[in-house]
Amino acid sequence: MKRILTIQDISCLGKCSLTVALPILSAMGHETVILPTAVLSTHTMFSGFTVKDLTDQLLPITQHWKSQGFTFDAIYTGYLGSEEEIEITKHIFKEFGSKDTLLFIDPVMADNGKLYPAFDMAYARKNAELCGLADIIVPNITEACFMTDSEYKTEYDEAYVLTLLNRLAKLGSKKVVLTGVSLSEGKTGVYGLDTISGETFHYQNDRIDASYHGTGDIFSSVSVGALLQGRSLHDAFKLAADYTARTIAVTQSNPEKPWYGVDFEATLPELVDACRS
Ligand code: PXL
Repeated sequence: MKRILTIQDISCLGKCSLTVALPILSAMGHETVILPTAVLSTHTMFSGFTVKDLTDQLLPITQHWKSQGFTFDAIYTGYLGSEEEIEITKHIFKEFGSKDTLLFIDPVMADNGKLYPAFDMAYARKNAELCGLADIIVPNITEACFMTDSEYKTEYDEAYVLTLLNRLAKLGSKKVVLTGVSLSEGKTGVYGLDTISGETFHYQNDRIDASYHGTGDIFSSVSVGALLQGRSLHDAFKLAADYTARTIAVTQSNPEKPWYGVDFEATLPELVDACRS
């Protein structure tokens, strides 16, 4: 069994970050170790949410693991609360990273052209530094633009996507995968670049005209889980993209769907089946 450490917040209610990463990675057959960066009452798209910062806990917790001799097959980071937490995450990469540890970074901080409420440009620059240490990064187009000082566009062509990928490659990650890339009407998907071999891959599925919170976290969790099952980059991202799209479609058909997240609980059995095949 592979052991994955995931570092992100606990939004107690809101179906995102650790409350989706933990069930998804476990359902995919991996031991999932969590390092919560903060406890929020909800994710930050609600008004009036509470936050208990856990920065001072990160090193004591990881030092304890180190003293017990634990290692990880992957470290997967998502929403980190502050620049200081990014610095500590770099330290954790040094302590636990080896040539056999997959460092997977989802630089969660922005979408639809805007930074999330807790973040500013200094945070985006720090996140770009962290991305330089990764094996794989999976920013959306907005995050890519903030990290590479590029113009954010809602309408674009393949040349724009390749420019963003090449600018992301300069940050230093071995593989860069842009998410939410739409190159034809009614489609959305991922566009990846292996910065060492120069190979690219692209996968799209049908775009559903609705935006739900937490879908990026679902996509990343499935991607990490599938890579640790030994799937190729293309197969892992295809599984993640298909599962995310399917989950959004199932959510759409629920007349009582919550506004704040998707019904991944309804589709988890399908993910487990897909992992068996
Ligand atoms: O799903 C990304 C995410 C994770 N964690 C928190 C968030 C968000 C997106 O808004 O607010 C706390």
